Amino acid sequence: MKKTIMGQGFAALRDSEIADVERRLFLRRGLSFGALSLLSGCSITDHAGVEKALQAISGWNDRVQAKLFSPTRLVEEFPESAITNPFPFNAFYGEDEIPVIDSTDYRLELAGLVRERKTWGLAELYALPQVSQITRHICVEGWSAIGKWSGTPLRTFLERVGADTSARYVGFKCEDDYYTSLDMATALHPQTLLAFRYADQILPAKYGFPMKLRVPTKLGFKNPKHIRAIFVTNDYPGGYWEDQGYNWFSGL
Ligand SMILES: Nc1nc2c(c(=O)[nH]1)N[C@H]1C(S)=C(S)[C@@H](COP(=O)(O)O)O[C@H]1N2
Ligand SMILES: [Mo]
Repeated sequence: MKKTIMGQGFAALRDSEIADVERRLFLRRGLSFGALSLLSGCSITDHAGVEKALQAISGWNDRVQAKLFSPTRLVEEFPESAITNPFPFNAFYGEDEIPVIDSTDYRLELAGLVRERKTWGLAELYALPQVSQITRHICVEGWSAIGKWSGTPLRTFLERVGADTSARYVGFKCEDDYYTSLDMATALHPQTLLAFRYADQILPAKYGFPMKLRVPTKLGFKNPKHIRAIFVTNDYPGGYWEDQGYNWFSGL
């Protein structure tokens, strides 16, 4: 069963709903919807105008958040005793639909602004320098949990393959058709890991075998599991939830 998000699209806003959107925007961002429509030059009675205005403020929000993000500030790390057991599973489908990936056939693909685009097998990936982190994962659905992931810093990997680290985005495509993308500053952050292990074991299927991106400076949905391809680009790649209205930056 696919999940949908509440209020997506703002397709058929009634007056009371417009008032509600206005109140939420006012509370969250300190801007009234009327002020917003003036800024964006759209009428709030026109649905396309509402969409455009919301996209404009979301883009504005992403840019401001990206400016506030510190490329060196570290998020909190925890002792082993703080680990949440069992760690929750989450995806846009249930546990019965977790992708089954064969470790011998698996090849990680690279695309876009990358000098060395050869594919990588698991043995080569496991031979990269490895570090561990115990950090908190926060999901927009209202839960958080502490876990231990190990792998290679994404920065190390991007440098190894000759990625253009002056490009704007790093995108991820997953085996289950999930996809997401990061701003380059977050991709290069020292705690952003290409993770191959959970709790010192090969990453279990439900947590993203053979590889997930662990990004503790972002919300859970920006931590792609079952990564099949990584690409570097200057063209905004969006993401599975981002394209349905979740804020793209979603940083902590
Ligand atoms: N490939 C893939 N990655 C994904 C998702 C997904 O559905 N597919 N869901 C995201 C969301 S919303 C969350 S909260 C985390 C959950 O990771 P976990 O199962 O390890 O707790 O994975 C993220 N990465
Ligand atoms: Mo999530």
